[in-house]
Amino acid sequence: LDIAIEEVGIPKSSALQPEYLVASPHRLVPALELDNGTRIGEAMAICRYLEALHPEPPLMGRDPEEAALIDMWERRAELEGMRGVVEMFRNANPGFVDRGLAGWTTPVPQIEQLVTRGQARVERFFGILEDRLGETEFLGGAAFSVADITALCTVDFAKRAAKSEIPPDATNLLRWYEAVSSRPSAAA
Ligand SMILES: N[C@@H](CCC(=O)N[C@@H](CS)C(=O)NCC(=O)O)C(=O)O
Repeated sequence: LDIAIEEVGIPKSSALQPEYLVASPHRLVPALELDNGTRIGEAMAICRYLEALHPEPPLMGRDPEEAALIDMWERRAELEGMRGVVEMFRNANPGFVDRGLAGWTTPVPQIEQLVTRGQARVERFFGILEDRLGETEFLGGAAFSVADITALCTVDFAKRAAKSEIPPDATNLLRWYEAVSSRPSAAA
C-alpha cells in the first residue's frame, strides 16, 4: 500500500516530537491519520482498518476459524514475544533511562531485573514458535498472515535490539524465519 510515512521521533531521537504529541494523548507511535483528521492508534487497529479497505490478499483469515487462529497467534506474538523484547530493550538501553514504560510523561525508572525476565520470556517464546512451526507452515496456519508479521517484527527486534538469536537447533523456526524474511515486503 502506498501510504505517506512521517517520522515523528522514534527511533531516530529519544523523544516524540511535540507537534505529534499535541493530538496524541497516548503519546505512542504508530498512528494512522486519515484525510478527515481521524487518528487511529494501536498497530493492530491500523492493520484491521487497512485490511477492511484492501481485503486481498487476506492477512487476517478467510473464515471465522482461520481468523480466530490468526488472532490468537498474533496476540501471543505481541503479548508473549514482543513484550519480552521490549522489557529487555527499555530496561537496559542508556537512551531509555527514566523511560521504562512507553508513553508516560513522568519518569519511569528502568528495572534491571526486567532485562533477565525479558530474556527468559523471549527464549520461551522462541520455543513456542518452534513447536507451532513444526505443525504448520505459517504461524496462523497454512497461509501467511498478520501473525507472521508481528512474529517477524518480534524476532528481528530481538536480534537487533536485544541481541537474542534464534537457537541454532530451532530448525522449524529457522525455516520459517528464512521464508518470511525473504518475502519482498519484508526484504524492503
Ligand atoms: N500497543 C501499541 C504499542 C505502541 C508503542 O509502545 N510504541 C512505542 C514505540 S514502538 C512508543 O511509541 N514509544 C514512545 C516512547 O517510548 O515514549 C501498538 O501496538 O501500537
